[in-house]
Amino acid sequence: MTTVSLIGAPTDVGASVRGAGMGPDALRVAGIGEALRAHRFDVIDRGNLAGPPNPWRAPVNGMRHLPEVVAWNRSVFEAVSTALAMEHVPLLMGGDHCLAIGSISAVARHCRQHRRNLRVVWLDAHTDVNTEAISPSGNLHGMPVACLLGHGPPDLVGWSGERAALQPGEIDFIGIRSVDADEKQAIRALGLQVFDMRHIDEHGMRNTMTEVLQDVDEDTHIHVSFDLDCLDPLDAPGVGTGVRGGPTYREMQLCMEMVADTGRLRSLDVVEINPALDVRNRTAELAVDFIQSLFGASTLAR
Ligand code: 4U7
Ligand code: MN
Ligand code: MN
Ligand code: MN
Repeated sequence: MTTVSLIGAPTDVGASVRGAGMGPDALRVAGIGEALRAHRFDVIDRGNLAGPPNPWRAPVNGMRHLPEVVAWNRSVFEAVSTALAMEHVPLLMGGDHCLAIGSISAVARHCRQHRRNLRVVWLDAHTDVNTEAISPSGNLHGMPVACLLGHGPPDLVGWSGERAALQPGEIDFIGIRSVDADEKQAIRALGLQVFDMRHIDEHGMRNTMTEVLQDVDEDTHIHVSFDLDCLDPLDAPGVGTGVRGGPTYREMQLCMEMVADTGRLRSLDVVEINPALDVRNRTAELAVDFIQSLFGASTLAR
């Protein structure tokens, strides 16, 4: 039986809207553990990691709260590494999206050690590929992908053992509809594969996911990094940086189901839920819905 390790990282140090630190408990209250157990997974809730409080300071050298972001990501890196070493599926409950630096660095190191091919599926309204030199905000939750590709402050780069935890061809973005001006150039320079909302409008979610998953084989480790602002804010109001025009509920379900069908999901981030902005925990409940599908719940054959 597969064991899922729930890891809570209650912080919003990477964001400039407060509240994402309450995400882990919102997911627990929405029944994340029970939902996975109902689908025959062993679930171990590791509780919440500890880390520094949000100092609420202005950016320094283009980055807000760098020492605190480093500290939180170190804890995440250790916890995710421990879960992977036990052959568990780590499910990181954020917290803001800066935590993907620690999480995906641990996953990348694990994949290299075990000679698995890594595919990261980045579900987000944003590409999060800013660097401290081009970020309009200085918020590190807008920079994790750049750091993972080897572009960022030395303190947040190289944790996987290589300068770049990820190669551009190992990550696909889905649901994108907000990219900053200089970020667009970075995407082009890096040659990243971005399936933006225009692409989903024109080709549909089915063709999009077929393309994303085409080269997945039995040695592939799929990591999903699920930023809840990928969804339309009308469905998921509890996010700090919502952008209208996201995929529909059914489109997102299909995305999750097609990942589930590969049978290769091995790790997951669920980030950016902001209970302070939510309506009766709707966004956390929606996240639990989608996570169930991602783990294969809506496939009749199982
Ligand atoms: B999230 C932004 F300027 N691009 O860098 C930035 F629009 O993890 C938003 O995807 C980043 O929610 C959003 O601050 C980060 C902004
Ligand atoms: Mn994000
Ligand atoms: Mn986002
Ligand atoms: Mn956000």
